[in-house]
Amino acid sequence: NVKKAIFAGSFDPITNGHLDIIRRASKLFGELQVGILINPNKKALFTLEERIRLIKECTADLDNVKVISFDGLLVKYCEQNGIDALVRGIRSAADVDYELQMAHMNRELDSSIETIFLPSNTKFSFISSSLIKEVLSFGADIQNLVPEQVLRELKIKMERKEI
Ligand code: COD
Repeated sequence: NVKKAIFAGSFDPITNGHLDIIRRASKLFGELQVGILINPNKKALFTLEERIRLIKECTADLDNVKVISFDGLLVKYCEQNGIDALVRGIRSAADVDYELQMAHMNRELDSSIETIFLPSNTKFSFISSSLIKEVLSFGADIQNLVPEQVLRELKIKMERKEI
């Protein structure tokens, strides 16, 4: 009985914090899907195709990691795809409030799916995709905070004045 989990998010773009959770969660489950949310109301910096490609490149060495995208309810996707658990990263007390609210709602919607919280790696606990984009737009050096491929593509977007 191979347990399947999903780590869902917007990943705009994927950071070293996300990647650390993916690596650790991939050791806990038989299969880990990284699920990219399609949110038509939110203007993303990276297109869905770019986000899928970047996450695939960064996780190419992890055999049991699959990158997918979905829209609609997360628990519905899980039900339809035989997924047992939702993996979430916790950076701070502020994350706990928000994450617990989502976990309770998801449990209300489907009581068979468990939410598993992993504490972030201490050295990545202050990283978020939005702060990365903000400090980069002011010229900060973020090379320790995102994977190499992401850094390269962020710089291209900077040069094109998209950030
Ligand atoms: N270190 C560790 N973990 C991190 C870090 C870091 N530096 N940064 C982010 N994370 C974790 C987050 O805590 C989160 O667990 C995950 O990475 C993804 O983060 P984001 O910010 O990319 O994505 P979110 O939190 O906006 O994703 C929200 C969902 C897409 C999961 C949610 O909106 C959803 O399920 N949407 C589908 C519709 C639905 O079912 N809604 C009902 C929800 S109750």
